[in-house]
Amino acid sequence: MKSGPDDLAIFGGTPAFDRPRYVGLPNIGDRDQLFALLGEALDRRWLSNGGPLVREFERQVADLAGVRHCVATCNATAALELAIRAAGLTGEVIVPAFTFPATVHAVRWMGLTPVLCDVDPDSGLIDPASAAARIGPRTSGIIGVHLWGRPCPVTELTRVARRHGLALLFDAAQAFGSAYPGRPVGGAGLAEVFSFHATKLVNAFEGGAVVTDDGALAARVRAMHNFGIVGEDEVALTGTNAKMSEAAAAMGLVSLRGMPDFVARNRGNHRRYLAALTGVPGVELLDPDPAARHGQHYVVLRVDRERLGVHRDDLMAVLRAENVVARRYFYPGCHRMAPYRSDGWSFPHADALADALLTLPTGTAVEAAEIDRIAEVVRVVAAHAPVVAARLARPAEQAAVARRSGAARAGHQPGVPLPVAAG
Ligand code: T4K
Repeated sequence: MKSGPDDLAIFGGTPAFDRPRYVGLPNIGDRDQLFALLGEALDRRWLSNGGPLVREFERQVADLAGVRHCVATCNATAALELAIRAAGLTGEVIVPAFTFPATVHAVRWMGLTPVLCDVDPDSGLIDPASAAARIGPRTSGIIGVHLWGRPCPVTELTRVARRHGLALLFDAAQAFGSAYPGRPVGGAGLAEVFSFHATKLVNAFEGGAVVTDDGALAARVRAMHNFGIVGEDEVALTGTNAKMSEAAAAMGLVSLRGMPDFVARNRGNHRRYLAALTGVPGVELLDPDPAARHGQHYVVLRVDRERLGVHRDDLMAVLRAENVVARRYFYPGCHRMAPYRSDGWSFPHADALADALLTLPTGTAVEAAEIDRIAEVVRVVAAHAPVVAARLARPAEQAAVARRSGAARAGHQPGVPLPVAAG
């Protein structure tokens, strides 16, 4: 039990956890089912190229998304690229600045120009007015992003796209299993793209999918994801190799079966965080609605530095010393990342969110008692904010440099696991 600053690991106390508790710890479904499906695939000696497990995974994903067509892929980034190409986008494509870089990369990787826009200051979702303001003569499409599983403003974006004759796609990488009012996420725009990466609600180790009601678009995506092949000895389109393997589909199928349990666990975790953090000044869950129409797969804290008395980065440093590897998704915003920096960009809402949000661990690997321990650390920081801030104080300039460079105070580089703290 921690009660004062000296109990915090960053000041020499014993870490709350003896091994890292990551954001994105994968949900693992029934192992016996997985090994059985893998065994069947091995027995069949059919391991890729549209095997029966991939076909079944596509059928189930299409059903759950309420769409006619699903093409499973090796990941969502490739699926975005395929959707962009199959939709015939050209010139400029509008994408929100505040998203995982894959959304913007996919546009650039296809040889097009991503034009960034700002997001809503409260939800972090693409702002249709900001998107509309970026439309120019070369704009061919808009990609909305359903961040943290929460559907972005589809109706308004559809109106904007129709008025200007633009194609509309959705990056639903984080939103498989989410719903718009009255229907599942999947059928909006020309196509939507899901991710089944290990860190997602439903995972296929790595995986993605393009879903759509447009049969012709689906046929193009299907051909393109398999070298443009449409029949033996017949290549109809320029293609790539973005196929899902049978092993990935086996994991995906098992994960789909586990999904109701995963969602229930996430909802329980979310309620636990909410109860434990309610009343802590300057800290609030971004999406406190326990009845939200999504899988609650992301616990995102908004840290108000003035009210908490401690900057988000310092709170993250404190948590990381406790072995809670909180993440600053989506710091610093795509407009501040090296490939997209440009003097013209100014996105105050994306900047404010990138400076204030902190994502905490959830999922089936996280127990209620662990959430209580994480919340306890946050409460100690809040209760002793002036002392914590003073003991962590560093010259303002050094802090600014650290933030600009993206270096977390604890020295963590994205993709590099943190060393386990001694304790
Ligand atoms: N669009 C959006 C809006 C997205 O969020 C994403 C992906 C995409 C498009 C592209 O989808 P994919 O092409 O990946 O299908 C991670 C994921 O790799 C990425 O899929 C995800 N979004 C993003 C939000 O998170 P990083 O750069 O944060 O990865 P990394 O290596 O830092 O690991 C993430 C966390 O998960 C860490 O806390 C460690 C933990 N982890 C990870 C893996 C792989 C585990 O505990 N176990 C694991 O097996 O991108």
